[in-house]
Amino acid sequence: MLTLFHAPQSRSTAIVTLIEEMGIADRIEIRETDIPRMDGSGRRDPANPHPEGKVPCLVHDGTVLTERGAIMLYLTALFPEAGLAPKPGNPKRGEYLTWLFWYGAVMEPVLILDWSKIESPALQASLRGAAEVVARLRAALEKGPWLLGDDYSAADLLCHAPWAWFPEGTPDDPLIRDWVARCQARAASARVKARDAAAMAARAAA
Ligand SMILES: N[C@@H](CCC(=O)N[C@@H](CS)C(=O)NCC(=O)O)C(=O)O
Repeated sequence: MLTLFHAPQSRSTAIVTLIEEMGIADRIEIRETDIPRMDGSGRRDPANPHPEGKVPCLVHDGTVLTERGAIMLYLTALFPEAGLAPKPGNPKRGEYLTWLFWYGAVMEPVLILDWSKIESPALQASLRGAAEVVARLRAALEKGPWLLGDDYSAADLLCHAPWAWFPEGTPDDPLIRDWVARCQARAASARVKARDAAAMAARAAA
């Protein structure tokens, strides 16, 4: 049995969108949960098995998975016929894995440090900075229209996510902006956004 712990309008929205894109909503129970939010609302849900009470958290027959990249890799491997990832043997597979790991190890930390205005020679020497993140995405999108070329994949869903939530932080670069807009314009994204908004409105009214 597969269960996803999801808090509306949070990082787990990307996983719900993946599930929608893959057409596997009937294979996974999506359990709405609560998390502490930046505005002081919400609180940790003791029912959520994530070791830090965060989302997303996927439970598969008792095994707990965290981290969006790992969950995306897991689900796209479990349901390869859904077509959101190149299969093993496809020459694009290596690029796909690279994007998923690079996102968690480099891209998101760099963007958080950049938004927090934290700089240091050690960070530059290891993670590098926002300019390098943008350059790397740009190099792929110049070939585009998606990170892997012709086909949209979970890599696009993961890597565009920060700018789905903070559009004002999107780099002032038409290639990146158009790609974010293309990702956001997908029907699955619109459906999940509408559901998340309804869930948040129901919470506010409760
Ligand atoms: N690196 C994790 C980050 C997970 C994360 O920080 N989730 C936020 C939601 S936007 C959360 O659950 N925050 C609640 C908390 O910090 O307790 C991932 O990408 O899955």
